[in-house]
Amino acid sequence: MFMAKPLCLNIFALFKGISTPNTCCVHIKDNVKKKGRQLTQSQVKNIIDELKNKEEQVESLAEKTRKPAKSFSAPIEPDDKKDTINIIFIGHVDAGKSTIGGQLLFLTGQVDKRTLEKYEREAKEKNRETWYLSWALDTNIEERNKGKTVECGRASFDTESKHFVLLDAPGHKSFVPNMIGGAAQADVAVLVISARKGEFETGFERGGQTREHAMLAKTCGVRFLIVLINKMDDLTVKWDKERYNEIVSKLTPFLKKTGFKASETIYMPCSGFTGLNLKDRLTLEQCPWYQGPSFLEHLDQLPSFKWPYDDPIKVLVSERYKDMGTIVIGKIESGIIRKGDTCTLMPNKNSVKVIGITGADEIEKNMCKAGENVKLKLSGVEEDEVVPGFVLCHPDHLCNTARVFDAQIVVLEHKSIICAGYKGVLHIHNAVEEVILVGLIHTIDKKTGEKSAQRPRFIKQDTVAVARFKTANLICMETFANFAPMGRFTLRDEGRTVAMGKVLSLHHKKEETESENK
Ligand SMILES: Nc1nc2c(ncn2[C@@H]2O[C@H](COP(=O)(O)OP(=O)(O)OP(=O)(O)O)[C@@H](O)[C@H]2O)c(=O)[nH]1
Ligand SMILES: [Mg+2]
Repeated sequence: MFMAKPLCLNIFALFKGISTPNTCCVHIKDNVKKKGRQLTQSQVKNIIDELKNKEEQVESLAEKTRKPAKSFSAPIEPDDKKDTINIIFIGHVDAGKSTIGGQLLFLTGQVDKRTLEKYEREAKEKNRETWYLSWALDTNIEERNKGKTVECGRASFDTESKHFVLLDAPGHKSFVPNMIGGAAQADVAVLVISARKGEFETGFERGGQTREHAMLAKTCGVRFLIVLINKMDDLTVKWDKERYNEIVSKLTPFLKKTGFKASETIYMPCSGFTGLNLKDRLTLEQCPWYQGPSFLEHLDQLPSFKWPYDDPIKVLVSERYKDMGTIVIGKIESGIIRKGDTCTLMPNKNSVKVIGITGADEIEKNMCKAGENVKLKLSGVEEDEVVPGFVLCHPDHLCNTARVFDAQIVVLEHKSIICAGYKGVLHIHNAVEEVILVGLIHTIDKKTGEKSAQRPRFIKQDTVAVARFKTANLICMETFANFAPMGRFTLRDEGRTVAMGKVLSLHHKKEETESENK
């Protein structure tokens, strides 16, 4: 009997594809148990030896047939029952993103009452008592002292049928690049709006970050948008239906224009501070005019995302550091990664081995699949040889790289004209690079979709155009049509988002030289 556990752990390889590891363990355990009642101890030992022998044969066969990296059509192991969805909280500074995040962690049992009470006491000592809920996500001293998120906070929680990785973006305009980094990893965005008198207006109408965050989230590939009209408990709001409707009616045309479909956008009122409408539905006494689902209820009902599990592995690297080896953090955009896989780190083509995998829940895993944010320990590369924006690929299916590319862009807020020679900062998945607009190719009429017959000399706000760009360094990118996560970008200049774009074609070395000579 004492042998049953170690045997179970390895022997299920024998039954792969026939039964799950668990049912297999039960099967072997029962077999040994049943037979053990009728057989002598030495016969039991023989059965165990026989099984061990088979196990060794399987191991040696596995070793012989081991490929440099997993076959990308490998079946998913059944250790992952729930869909993982990455959700980012965005919106103007002080809208209540971290407070809602902290409240959600409490309501879903990730943070206990005692910890919150401790935060409340400590926040009070710093004269920041209303900020205590945000401390679950604002974990560094600077963030707590100033009451402002700086780095994207990360946590996870579960609803009945889904696993959520929560990314809490900073709202302050100085930290927009950090927000973009977070949005590149997200599937769903929660746009938090403060309903407090004056705060909605500052965030939306007077150049606040509400618009910029929504546009960036869309460019980063976020599909579903949930607009949480927060601070409904505030004394200037008191769950007033008129105020809620006023905000919804002002946001709706803008969000539609940004590209969020009405069917994939939902508005709901809430109070992060009191927790109302986050977990339980509002009662008639609390709010007689909103009868819709609560926030968590809605999250649980989101459709499942179809991730390309069967495609070759692609992990978009967002961070790297050293911790007894090279650690990279990134999102798996396609395929499945397993411990022991050999991959190629692009664009430098380093051959690396995955020697450890940690999921977003900080639990070590043997494999993780598309849609998940992971921490990978790599051998074969030094930490300072990796840069955010690198992509971990299957050795036989490397991603594309380019310095010169054509893209369709739409110019957002920009006071002056843009023409050839314009320099900006390109944010494409996790890569941040200086870019120069080499030439304008044509403009596109927004209504008819028609191309201009002549090359424009300049473009300005609201123009849609196709242009050629060139970066100083080689970057990993794909056309938007081929692989959208690596083919959409934003162009920023002096701390403002100037344009959003999608890559139409990549120019490889030969053409690159030609276009440079033009
Ligand atoms: N009355 C009321 N106040 C709230 C609510 N949610 C947040 N606040 C307050 O708003 C302030 C800002 O909250 P945070 O959660 O730090 O806001 P944030 O959006 O994360 O801010 P940044 O990280 O700086 O962008 C704090 O004083 C909160 O107590 C709410 O539902 N009702
Ligand atoms: Mg915050």
